[in-house]
Amino acid sequence: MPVKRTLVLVMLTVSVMSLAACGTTRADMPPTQSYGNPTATARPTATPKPTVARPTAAPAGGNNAPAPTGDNVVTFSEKDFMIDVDKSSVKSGMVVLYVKNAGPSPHNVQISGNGVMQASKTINMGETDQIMVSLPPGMYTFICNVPGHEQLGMKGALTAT
Ligand SMILES: [Cu+2]
Repeated sequence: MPVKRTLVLVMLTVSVMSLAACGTTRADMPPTQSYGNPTATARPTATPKPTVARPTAAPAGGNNAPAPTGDNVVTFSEKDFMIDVDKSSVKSGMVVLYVKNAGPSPHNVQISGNGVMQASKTINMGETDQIMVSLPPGMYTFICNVPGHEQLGMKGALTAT
């Protein structure tokens, strides 16, 4: 009996080996797969990039960022088609323009005056953005520069003292 078992094992081993041999022959393709591996290796390289991009996206998107506070923060609440601003006057210097869009259309805020011309991102309903601008003392105008929106009433004035 032990002999028969051994034979069976040998037979099995041989057939497994021949199967493996077949696999190996066909596995001339695997070099293609090993070329695929560098690609797979490149993916981890690409993965850190999104990781790097996330911190960039978080402040840029600003949706999860808490609203900035302070005397130098001017908050613009936008909707179709008007801009509410929380103050008409701000101290000159570095000023944060915080933009909220209550939509439904995409909006932004562009401030100009005294050689300053800066705009927030155009954001969709429910989104926010903020930009920092250096405002010398003087008068400024702000608009939503999405075509047609200024004409529809999305404009206002801000003074830096
Ligand atoms: Cu607009």
